[in-house]
Amino acid sequence: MEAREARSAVDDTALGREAWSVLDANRTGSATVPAPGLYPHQWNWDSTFVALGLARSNTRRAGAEMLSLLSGQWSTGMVPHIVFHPVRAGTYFPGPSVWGSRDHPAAPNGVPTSGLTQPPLQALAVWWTWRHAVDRDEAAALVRRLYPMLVAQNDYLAATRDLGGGGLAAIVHPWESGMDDSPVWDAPLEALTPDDRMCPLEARPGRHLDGHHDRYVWLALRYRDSGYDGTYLREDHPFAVEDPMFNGIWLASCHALTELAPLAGADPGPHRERAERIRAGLLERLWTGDAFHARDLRAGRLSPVCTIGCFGPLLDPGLPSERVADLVSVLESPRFMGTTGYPVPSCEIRAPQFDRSRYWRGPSWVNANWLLRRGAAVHGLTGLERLLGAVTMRLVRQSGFRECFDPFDGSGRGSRDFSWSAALTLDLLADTVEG
Ligand code: 9WN
Repeated sequence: MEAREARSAVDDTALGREAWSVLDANRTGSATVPAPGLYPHQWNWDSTFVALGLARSNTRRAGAEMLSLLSGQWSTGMVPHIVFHPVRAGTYFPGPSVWGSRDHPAAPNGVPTSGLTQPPLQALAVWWTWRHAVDRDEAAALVRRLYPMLVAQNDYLAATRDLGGGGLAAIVHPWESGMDDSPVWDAPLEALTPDDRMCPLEARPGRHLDGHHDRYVWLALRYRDSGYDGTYLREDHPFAVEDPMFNGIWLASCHALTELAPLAGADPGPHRERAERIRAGLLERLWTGDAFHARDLRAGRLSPVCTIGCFGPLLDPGLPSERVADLVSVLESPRFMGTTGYPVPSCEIRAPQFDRSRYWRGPSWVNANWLLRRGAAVHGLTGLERLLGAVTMRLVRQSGFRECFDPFDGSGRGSRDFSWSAALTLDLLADTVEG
């Protein structure tokens, strides 16, 4: 363990080998768990980042990762944020008995899942797998198999989650953002008035603000008790936020679907139209003048805090060039990349809520850096793309495949041997090789 922490300069081949050994160790059957100790089940966006990282070297395994995740898809089209590993069911709270998916008619038979979702990154990962596949026939077969599930997921978001009516999908729980402890959720969480059904989570050092543990669980239970009902979400659920990262990822997946549709013999038109609607929603509803800020639908307010989530719409190749320039200038400024030696901090460092060691409130993350780098790439910002790749490689070379990193000194935080950090390193290494 200490050797991993003290690593200074590992050559690319050794680093790649280490990444593979982490992914092999974290694999259970056809799915890769984020970190067996802390997160012993299949998580939605973690698994999808693993597929993205494996895409260039192992089409079959990337596909198996997605198939395993989508085995948990509900008949509503919702792709759950956790697909539980049956043997380890008792080791994570809230587990299957709390979510109660077994008793829900829309949940898959025999595959216990949570009742929430996470950022809809899957179509992007499937497209990435197809684009980089060595065996195109195998990848095309995978696309044909997965395409209807991806369409169902997108239709679910459009039909059930457009709670604001402006073309964006709302998240109904901080866990759905993947950036659970982001300060963006502080105000909507503090506005809740939980009743006596509050259910405290076991405290984990460096994790959530204490008061919010209870609220996370309480919110999940309220939604469960509604029967995971769409009308309840629209009319009663007290947490509903339009998050620019969630929607930026959704938009990127809609673009991916326009590319995948012809391979599945389908019309790309509806995906193009949906992408345009999401872009219009982002520009009309979340743009503040320098970045995209989350909209709290219950309070009718934009969040004042600027976090890495604010840059999610960079993933849209159709984002107007002035908005791209505005975003890049904030990203490169002292508020984010300009003053931290190990960017990108997950919250702007001048914000009172910034905390260099609390999850999603300051630390740098490999997955967020990868998304921003992808955003730079789709806009042809080669310098920024290279820089984001280099700073991310420096983090893992120095501190190993940690869950996240201190943005000032690069030291590791959270779990060791974390799957998405290892998998996305493989993707970055492949770019180094390809030049
Ligand atoms: C709740 C698994 C997940 C990640 C999230 C991260 C954390 C879970 C938790 O771990 O969330 O989903 O227990 O806090 O914030 O991004 O998907 O790695």
